Amino acid sequence: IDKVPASQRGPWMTFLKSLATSKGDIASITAPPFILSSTSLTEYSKFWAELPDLFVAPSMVVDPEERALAVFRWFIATLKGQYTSRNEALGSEKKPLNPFLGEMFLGRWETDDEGTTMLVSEQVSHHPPVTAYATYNDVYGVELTGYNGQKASVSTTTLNIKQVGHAVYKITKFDESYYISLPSLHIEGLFYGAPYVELEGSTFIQSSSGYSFKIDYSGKGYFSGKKNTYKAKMFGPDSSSKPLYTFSGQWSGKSTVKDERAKSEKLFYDATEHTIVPLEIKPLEEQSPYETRKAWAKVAAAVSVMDYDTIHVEKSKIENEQRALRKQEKEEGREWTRRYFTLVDSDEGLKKLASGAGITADEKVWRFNRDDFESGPDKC
Ligand code: 0T9
Repeated sequence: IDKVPASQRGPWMTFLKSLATSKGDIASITAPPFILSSTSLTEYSKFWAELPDLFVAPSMVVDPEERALAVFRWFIATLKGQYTSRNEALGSEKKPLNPFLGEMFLGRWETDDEGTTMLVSEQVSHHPPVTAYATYNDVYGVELTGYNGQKASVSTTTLNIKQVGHAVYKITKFDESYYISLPSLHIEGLFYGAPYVELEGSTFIQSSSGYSFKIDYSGKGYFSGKKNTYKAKMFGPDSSSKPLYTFSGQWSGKSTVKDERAKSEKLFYDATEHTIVPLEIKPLEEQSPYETRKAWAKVAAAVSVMDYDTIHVEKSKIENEQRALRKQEKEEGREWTRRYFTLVDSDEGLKKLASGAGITADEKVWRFNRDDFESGPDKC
């Protein structure tokens, strides 16, 4: 427990004990202040497009095989932000704020070469937590929509997380879609008070063009002595079991691609050569009360000075308000109306893509209502 501030060692041990008996309901356990983050989970949707150049790049590639490679490069590039950015910025993984139903995180990236890339993220379920998101760039005609939730379980000192949901990346010009599944992960280092994420298992990317990827993840010591490693295979539309390309290396560092036909190997992606573009967010005064930063401002301020009492008081205010809303909805026999996403049946196209990747698509998926957002009051 060397990374735990001396004054919080007792509370940390209590936290670990509650975790062990929690059956994975992490949100309901109070954690000591040093491990709390002032960032809500609705913000995590931004990790998909913090490298706008790689996000739009596939739309400029005419050859379908090269295009699929560009999509895969962007995907690999997103992992560093998604899974290591808290560690890099804050020294360890932190417990995110648990979003309330209807919470939104909205922003845009403005870059010289790509123009505007929009982000709309909305908490569409509180218990279990589910975040839906859309991120799109009209200059290049690319769009990513998806949703995700987590199922947690505990085994002795590790926390295991299975992600529920998927993402779909679309390129308008080529009328092409990519179904992307999400990796399972576990939290290491909990005992020492220095938690970090390790990805595990496999994920899949299936393109409507027929190309597909299988990605295997591992932590330190399994494939190599290095952390954040992956191995992947790209298959052609003929669905032969022989891969066209194989990839290996670190997603947070360098990885290489081997052309299995030409037997040549070269650098595929080097995460250290790319810097993220920060998302632009409206100033607090202009945000709606449902926007993440506005709604959590007082809690976030208290977290940054580790003022536990204020954290507790301000969190309770939000929770009580939410309880009152749910009670009222129940009495009036209605449900909270999600703003920009609707739960719909999976369509045949999606089911086909998922099954191509060897996955059964969820019966219901969250669909982005782009027109409502574009014409609504929250457009930023
Ligand atoms: C979607 C991502 C997800 C969210 C986070 C498991 C986790 C909440 C979900 C899966 C993003 O696209 C990618 C990255 C990190 C994931 C988080 C890591 C984490 O620790 C939390 C959980 C809920 C905890 O906060 C565990 C308790 C804490 C003491 C450990 C720091």
